[in-house]
Amino acid sequence: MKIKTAEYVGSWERNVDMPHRDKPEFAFIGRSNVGKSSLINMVAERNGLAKTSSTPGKTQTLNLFNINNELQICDLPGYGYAKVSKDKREGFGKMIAYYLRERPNLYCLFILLDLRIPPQKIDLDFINDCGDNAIPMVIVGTKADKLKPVEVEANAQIIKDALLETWEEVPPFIISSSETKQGHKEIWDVIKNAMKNG
Ligand SMILES: Nc1nc2c(ncn2[C@@H]2O[C@H](COP(=O)(O)OP(=O)(O)OP(=O)(O)O)[C@@H](O)[C@H]2O)c(=O)[nH]1
Ligand SMILES: [Mg+2]
Repeated sequence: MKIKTAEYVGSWERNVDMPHRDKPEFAFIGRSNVGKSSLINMVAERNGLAKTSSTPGKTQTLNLFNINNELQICDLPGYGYAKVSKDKREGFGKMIAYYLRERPNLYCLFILLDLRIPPQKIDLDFINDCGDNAIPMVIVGTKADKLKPVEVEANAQIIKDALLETWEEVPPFIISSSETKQGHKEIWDVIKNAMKNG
Protein backbone atom coordinates (compact mmCIF):
# COMPACT_ATOMS: atom_id res chain seq x y z
CA MET A 1 0.00 0.00 0.00
CA LYS A 2 1.35 3.39 -0.90
CA ILE A 3 1.21 5.60 2.18
CA LYS A 4 -0.02 9.01 1.18
CA THR A 5 -1.02 10.30 4.59
CA ALA A 6 -0.23 9.18 8.13
CA GLU A 7 -1.68 11.36 10.87
CA TYR A 8 -1.97 11.34 14.63
CA VAL A 9 -5.68 11.29 15.53
CA GLY A 10 -5.60 11.48 19.33
CA SER A 11 -5.00 9.74 22.64
CA TRP A 12 -7.54 8.31 25.08
CA GLU A 13 -7.38 6.75 28.50
CA ARG A 14 -10.55 4.74 28.15
CA ASN A 15 -11.78 2.64 25.28
CA VAL A 16 -15.37 3.85 25.85
CA ASP A 17 -14.30 7.43 25.10
CA MET A 18 -12.53 6.46 21.92
CA PRO A 19 -14.39 7.53 18.75
CA HIS A 20 -13.48 6.59 15.16
CA ARG A 21 -15.07 3.14 15.13
CA ASP A 22 -15.72 2.96 11.42
CA LYS A 23 -12.33 2.11 9.88
CA PRO A 24 -10.37 -1.14 10.11
CA GLU A 25 -7.97 -0.88 13.03
CA PHE A 26 -4.69 -2.67 13.76
CA ALA A 27 -3.14 -2.50 17.22
CA PHE A 28 0.39 -3.09 18.50
CA ILE A 29 1.06 -4.46 21.98
CA GLY A 30 3.87 -6.03 23.97
CA ARG A 31 5.98 -5.40 27.06
CA SER A 32 7.37 -1.92 27.60
CA ASN A 33 10.37 -1.08 25.46
CA VAL A 34 9.79 -4.01 23.07
CA GLY A 35 9.58 -1.50 20.19
CA LYS A 36 5.86 -0.95 19.55
CA SER A 37 6.02 2.75 18.77
CA SER A 38 9.17 2.32 16.66
CA LEU A 39 7.52 -0.45 14.67
CA ILE A 40 4.46 1.72 14.02
CA ASN A 41 6.74 4.42 12.63
CA MET A 42 8.44 1.85 10.44
CA VAL A 43 5.11 0.50 9.19
CA ALA A 44 3.70 4.01 8.63
CA GLU A 45 6.99 5.13 7.06
CA ARG A 46 7.04 8.22 9.28
CA ASN A 47 9.76 8.76 11.87
CA GLY A 48 8.39 10.51 14.92
CA LEU A 49 4.73 9.72 14.22
CA ALA A 50 4.46 7.58 17.37
CA LYS A 51 6.60 8.81 20.27
CA THR A 52 9.43 6.45 21.16
CA SER A 53 11.84 6.44 24.08
CA SER A 54 14.73 4.40 25.43
CA THR A 55 13.04 4.71 28.84
CA PRO A 56 10.33 2.03 29.21
CA GLY A 57 6.80 3.18 29.96
CA LYS A 58 6.68 5.94 27.34
CA THR A 59 3.28 5.17 25.82
CA GLN A 60 0.61 5.45 28.52
CA THR A 61 -2.61 5.94 26.53
CA LEU A 62 -4.50 4.44 23.59
CA ASN A 63 -3.04 6.40 20.65
CA LEU A 64 -4.66 6.41 17.25
CA PHE A 65 -3.12 7.07 13.85
CA ASN A 66 -4.99 7.37 10.56
CA ILE A 67 -3.35 5.99 7.42
CA ASN A 68 -4.62 7.17 4.03
CA ASN A 69 -8.07 7.73 5.56
CA GLU A 70 -8.47 3.99 5.00
CA LEU A 71 -7.30 2.33 8.18
CA GLN A 72 -6.19 3.08 11.73
CA ILE A 73 -3.24 1.99 13.80
CA CYS A 74 -3.44 1.95 17.58
CA ASP A 75 -0.32 2.25 19.74
CA LEU A 76 -0.94 0.71 23.15
CA PRO A 77 0.95 1.06 26.44
CA GLY A 78 3.28 -1.79 27.36
CA TYR A 79 1.96 -4.43 29.70
CA GLY A 80 3.65 -5.48 32.90
CA TYR A 81 6.12 -2.67 33.38
CA ALA A 82 7.31 -2.76 37.00
CA LYS A 83 8.35 0.87 37.37
CA VAL A 84 4.94 2.45 36.90
CA SER A 85 2.90 2.38 40.12
CA LYS A 86 0.80 -0.69 40.91
CA ASP A 87 -2.37 1.39 40.47
CA LYS A 88 -1.29 2.51 37.06
CA ARG A 89 -0.26 -0.99 36.07
CA GLU A 90 -3.70 -2.28 36.93
CA GLY A 91 -5.18 0.67 35.07
CA PHE A 92 -3.15 -0.21 32.00
CA GLY A 93 -4.25 -3.80 32.34
CA LYS A 94 -7.90 -2.77 32.35
CA MET A 95 -7.42 -0.13 29.65
CA ILE A 96 -5.88 -2.72 27.36
CA ALA A 97 -8.34 -5.49 28.27
CA TYR A 98 -11.40 -3.30 27.61
CA TYR A 99 -9.93 -2.04 24.36
CA LEU A 100 -9.17 -5.56 23.14
CA ARG A 101 -12.53 -6.99 24.15
CA GLU A 102 -14.76 -4.12 23.09
CA ARG A 103 -13.22 -2.24 20.20
CA PRO A 104 -15.64 -3.10 17.40
CA ASN A 105 -13.29 -2.28 14.52
CA LEU A 106 -10.18 -4.10 15.76
CA TYR A 107 -9.13 -6.30 12.84
CA CYS A 108 -5.87 -7.68 14.15
CA LEU A 109 -3.51 -7.38 17.10
CA PHE A 110 0.24 -7.50 16.56
CA ILE A 111 1.86 -8.89 19.71
CA LEU A 112 5.53 -7.97 19.91
CA LEU A 113 8.25 -10.01 21.58
CA ASP A 114 11.90 -8.92 21.81
CA LEU A 115 13.87 -11.58 19.94
CA ARG A 116 16.78 -11.22 22.36
CA ILE A 117 14.74 -12.21 25.41
CA PRO A 118 13.10 -15.60 25.98
CA PRO A 119 9.32 -15.20 26.20
CA GLN A 120 8.29 -14.31 29.75
CA LYS A 121 5.33 -15.72 31.62
CA ILE A 122 3.50 -12.41 31.22
CA ASP A 123 3.88 -12.65 27.42
CA LEU A 124 2.65 -16.22 27.24
CA ASP A 125 -0.25 -15.48 29.60
CA PHE A 126 -1.19 -12.45 27.50
CA ILE A 127 -1.05 -14.42 24.25
CA ASN A 128 -3.12 -17.21 25.77
CA ASP A 129 -5.71 -14.70 27.03
CA CYS A 130 -5.99 -13.25 23.52
CA GLY A 131 -6.46 -16.76 22.16
CA ASP A 132 -9.19 -17.47 24.73
CA ASN A 133 -10.94 -14.26 23.65
CA ALA A 134 -10.60 -15.15 19.95
CA ILE A 135 -8.70 -11.95 19.16
CA PRO A 136 -7.04 -12.28 15.74
CA MET A 137 -3.31 -11.96 16.39
CA VAL A 138 0.08 -12.07 14.78
CA ILE A 139 3.30 -12.49 16.77
CA VAL A 140 6.15 -10.15 15.82
CA GLY A 141 9.72 -10.79 16.96
CA THR A 142 11.42 -7.36 17.24
CA LYS A 143 14.93 -5.88 17.10
CA ALA A 144 16.29 -8.56 14.75
CA ASP A 145 19.11 -6.15 13.79
CA LYS A 146 20.61 -6.64 17.26
CA LEU A 147 21.27 -10.34 16.61
CA LYS A 148 23.12 -12.43 14.08
CA PRO A 149 20.81 -14.21 11.60
CA VAL A 150 21.48 -17.61 13.19
CA GLU A 151 20.59 -16.19 16.58
CA VAL A 152 17.39 -14.71 15.17
CA GLU A 153 16.38 -18.14 13.88
CA ALA A 154 17.33 -19.91 17.11
CA ASN A 155 15.54 -17.38 19.33
CA ALA A 156 12.46 -17.33 17.12
CA GLN A 157 12.34 -21.11 17.52
CA ILE A 158 12.56 -20.76 21.31
CA ILE A 159 9.53 -18.48 21.20
CA LYS A 160 7.63 -20.83 18.90
CA ASP A 161 8.45 -23.83 21.11
CA ALA A 162 7.17 -21.95 24.16
CA LEU A 163 3.93 -21.18 22.30
CA LEU A 164 3.57 -24.80 21.20
CA GLU A 165 3.33 -25.82 24.84
CA THR A 166 -0.19 -24.40 24.88
CA TRP A 167 -1.03 -23.90 21.20
CA GLU A 168 -1.65 -26.64 18.67
CA GLU A 169 0.03 -24.53 16.04
CA VAL A 170 2.05 -21.36 16.23
CA PRO A 171 0.11 -18.19 15.37
CA PRO A 172 1.43 -16.27 12.33
CA PHE A 173 4.97 -15.12 13.19
CA ILE A 174 6.90 -12.20 11.65
CA ILE A 175 10.50 -11.21 12.29
CA SER A 176 11.09 -7.46 12.30
CA SER A 177 13.54 -4.63 12.77
CA SER A 178 12.56 -1.00 12.86
CA GLU A 179 16.17 -0.18 12.03
CA THR A 180 16.51 -2.26 8.84
CA LYS A 181 12.77 -2.24 8.01
CA GLN A 182 12.73 -6.04 8.05
CA GLY A 183 9.12 -7.24 8.31
CA HIS A 184 7.56 -4.17 6.64
CA LYS A 185 6.14 -6.18 3.75
CA GLU A 186 4.95 -9.06 5.93
CA ILE A 187 3.09 -6.70 8.28
CA TRP A 188 1.46 -4.90 5.36
CA ASP A 189 0.48 -8.25 3.83
CA VAL A 190 -1.35 -9.09 7.06
CA ILE A 191 -3.10 -5.70 7.05
CA LYS A 192 -4.10 -5.92 3.38
CA ASN A 193 -5.37 -9.49 3.72
CA ALA A 194 -7.39 -8.67 6.82
CA MET A 195 -8.98 -5.70 5.04
CA LYS A 196 -9.73 -7.74 1.96
CA ASN A 197 -11.41 -10.46 4.00
CA GLY A 198 -13.33 -7.91 6.08
N1 LIG B 1 18.16 -1.68 17.42
C1 LIG B 1 16.84 -1.51 17.49
N2 LIG B 1 16.31 -0.74 18.46
C2 LIG B 1 14.96 -0.61 18.51
C3 LIG B 1 14.09 -1.27 17.59
N3 LIG B 1 12.83 -0.97 17.91
C4 LIG B 1 12.89 -0.14 18.98
N4 LIG B 1 14.17 0.07 19.36
C5 LIG B 1 14.62 0.90 20.49
O1 LIG B 1 14.00 0.39 21.69
C6 LIG B 1 13.61 1.46 22.54
C7 LIG B 1 12.12 1.37 22.84
O2 LIG B 1 11.38 1.62 21.64
P1 LIG B 1 9.85 2.09 21.66
O3 LIG B 1 9.39 1.97 20.25
O4 LIG B 1 9.68 3.38 22.35
O5 LIG B 1 9.22 0.92 22.55
P2 LIG B 1 7.71 0.77 23.08
O6 LIG B 1 7.42 -0.70 23.04
O7 LIG B 1 6.80 1.66 22.33
O8 LIG B 1 7.86 1.23 24.60
P3 LIG B 1 6.74 1.82 25.63
O9 LIG B 1 5.91 2.82 24.91
O10 LIG B 1 7.58 2.42 26.71
O11 LIG B 1 5.95 0.64 26.12
C8 LIG B 1 14.02 2.75 21.83
O12 LIG B 1 15.29 3.13 22.32
C9 LIG B 1 14.11 2.33 20.37
O13 LIG B 1 15.03 3.11 19.63
C10 LIG B 1 14.70 -2.08 16.56
O14 LIG B 1 14.04 -2.70 15.70
N5 LIG B 1 16.06 -2.16 16.57
MG1 LIG C 1 5.53 3.12 22.98
